[in-house]
Amino acid sequence: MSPPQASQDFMILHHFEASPFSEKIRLVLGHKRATWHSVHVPRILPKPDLMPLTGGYRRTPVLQIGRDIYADTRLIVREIDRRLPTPPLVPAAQAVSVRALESLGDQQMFLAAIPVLLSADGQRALTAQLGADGLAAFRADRAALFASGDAGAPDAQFSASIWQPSLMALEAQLAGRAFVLGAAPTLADFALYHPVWYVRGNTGVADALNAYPAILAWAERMAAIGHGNPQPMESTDALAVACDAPDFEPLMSAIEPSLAWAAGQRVQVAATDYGSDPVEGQLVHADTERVVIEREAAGLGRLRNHFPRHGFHVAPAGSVSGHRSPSSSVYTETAS
Ligand SMILES: N[C@@H](CCC(=O)N[C@@H](CS)C(=O)NCC(=O)O)C(=O)O
Repeated sequence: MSPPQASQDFMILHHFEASPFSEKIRLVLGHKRATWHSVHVPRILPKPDLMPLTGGYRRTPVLQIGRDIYADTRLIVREIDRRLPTPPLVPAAQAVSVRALESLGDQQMFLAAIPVLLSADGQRALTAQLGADGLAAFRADRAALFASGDAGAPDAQFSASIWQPSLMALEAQLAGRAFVLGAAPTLADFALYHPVWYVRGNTGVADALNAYPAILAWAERMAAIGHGNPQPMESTDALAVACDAPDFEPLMSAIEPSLAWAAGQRVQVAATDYGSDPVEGQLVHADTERVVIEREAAGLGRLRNHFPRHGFHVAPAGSVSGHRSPSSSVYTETAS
């Protein structure tokens, strides 16, 4: 094992242990042999020490570097890759495959895994882990999460249409390959692995993966990558880091001229799929991959919030509430 890669950057990951998207990032940090700071956030709302940083964005994980806050693993991964380019996560010759497989893992397999976890067998294991009240609180929280945005909570039919066919395809893809696109892991591996990790971590449903020996062997290789060098940090210390940071991180460029917005415009940015609470601020940067807003955070001064363009909607401030009425969902129905 070589020593941790030196980094000038003070990366703080706000995450919780059982979060699949956090596991995606923890492993990317491990792959980069990064030293990073680890702040545990609550699994369900409220998140009183996170919200001042994110301006209302509630999803997990979040990356913080000083007074710059990065939402969504699609952007977090690219930010880590930009700062720690070796080994590369998106080899140029595989860029299209990586991008497509990232969406399969993050947008389809993750959502398809949820009804698997909430099946009768999965719920038994979750009850043993969280207690009946803990599970009820978790389900109510996630029902509210999926009440905004256009994805809706995934149901058993959606899950059946995605989960097994994707596992079968992944099993075939891994035949004779150590990783999804060849001998070395790429972002495709991290994005496809975290939903598998989620299901594998639930003793009620993990056995169903025994039908996929190549996936299990790959999962062992993925787990062996590890999490790099995490340094535990208190959430209040992360707030102090934001407050004390002398300046923002340098922006890569000005607003890309073909886009519809102007620097200084007040906008709100919200996820389109779920957890669509809008974050409001002044636009300071936008390009084809990311949008950055600046806002005043009570007690912390001015912060910058970075979002990926993919999966987020930018609109003039005050125009979108982000919410729709909760409806019946996999979180509110009884497992059969
Ligand atoms: N597209 C987001 C999805 C993140 C996501 O769905 N995370 C889950 C946890 S794994 C979440 O936010 N759950 C609600 C919460 O943590 O408040 C990303 O890539 O970061």
